[in-house]
Amino acid sequence: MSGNRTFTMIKPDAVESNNIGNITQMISDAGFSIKAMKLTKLSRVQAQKFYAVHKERPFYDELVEYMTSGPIIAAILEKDNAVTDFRNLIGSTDPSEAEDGTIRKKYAESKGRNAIHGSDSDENAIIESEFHFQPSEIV
Ligand code: DAT
Ligand code: MG
Repeated sequence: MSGNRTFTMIKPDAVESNNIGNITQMISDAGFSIKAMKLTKLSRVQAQKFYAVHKERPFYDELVEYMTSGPIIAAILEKDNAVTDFRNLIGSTDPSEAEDGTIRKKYAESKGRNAIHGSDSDENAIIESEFHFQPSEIV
């Protein structure tokens, strides 16, 4: 059975371009409710750990650099079928391939600077949520 929570980050490019409100509105309009949310800044060690699965990839250093370049919004979202529905809402990793009406199509600058993160499985949604939030921070 699919879970009902996912984890997201509004990434530094989208915070920098003043799109926190627009993106949060799209998330709400798509039927997600917010269970936790904060403005924060990732340390280098946090970003390296969060993206450790990509550490052998050529873009890893650039990714860590970018994710630590400015503040982000971290959030836990709830909806039936949350992981899959949220991946559909954010669109393809590369905004030039993202479908119309998706968050990345509207707000992402490039494949590297792509506005938003969404967990790719129920298991990772839990791991990523626990990475960023204490149980007492979740409503
Ligand atoms: P997604 O964020 O869609 O789950 P991913 O897990 O494959 O994509 O990669 C994580 C992030 O790494 C992605 O959001 C942006 C960056 N990235 C991925 N592939 C890249 C590439 N070919 N060049 C530059 N950055 C890339
Ligand atoms: Mg991913």
